[in-house]
Amino acid sequence: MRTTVPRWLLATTGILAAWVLPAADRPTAHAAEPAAAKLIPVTAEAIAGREKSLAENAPEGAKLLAYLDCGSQQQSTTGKEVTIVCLAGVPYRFPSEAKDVLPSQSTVFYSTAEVPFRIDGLKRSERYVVGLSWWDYDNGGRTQSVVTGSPDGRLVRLAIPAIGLPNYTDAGQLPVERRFPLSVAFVRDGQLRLTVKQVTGANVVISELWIWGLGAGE
Ligand SMILES: [Ca+2]
Repeated sequence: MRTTVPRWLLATTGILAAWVLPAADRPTAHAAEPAAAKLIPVTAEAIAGREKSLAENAPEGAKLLAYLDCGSQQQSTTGKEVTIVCLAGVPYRFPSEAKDVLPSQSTVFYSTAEVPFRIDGLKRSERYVVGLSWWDYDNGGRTQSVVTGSPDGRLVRLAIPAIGLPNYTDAGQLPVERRFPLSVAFVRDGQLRLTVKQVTGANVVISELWIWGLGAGE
């Protein structure tokens, strides 16, 4: 006899396992580590290739400072000046057979309400542009927003207003990139919080996150 487990139950179990199990044995000093144990493998060559592409497609005069392949990297390895760390999120790979989709866009961090990141090494005298990619592969009705703010999360600014993600399953849409100027007003000790937030849909997902530096501000 074959037993079929409902899809919603699988999803629920996955979320519980990701949030409950690692918490039992994780060192309190390393709150970001639970997801690290489940990261989807990626090669250094693949990361370097994507970084090269983003560097070549940067806004005029901009330099790629940090790139994070969500789902496969907990912390960026691009350079030491600016770094991105995912603070909480469950790695997952959409089973994509779609053409023209980068492997880094099929892998995501997801969560039930938000996926927060910490950015380190920012200077209030510099200008930056944030880029990200995301995809509602299985048409989970995902609408998301992005806020940036102080490391303690008390001061926030809306960076990307609520917007529906492209869905592949029913509309054949591919992942999209978004970019926006990063406000440094709430940077404290070089740190800023960036959070992808769920507005509607199954959960919140993000495929990639990166930062270009534009040099000194006005
Ligand atoms: Ca990814």
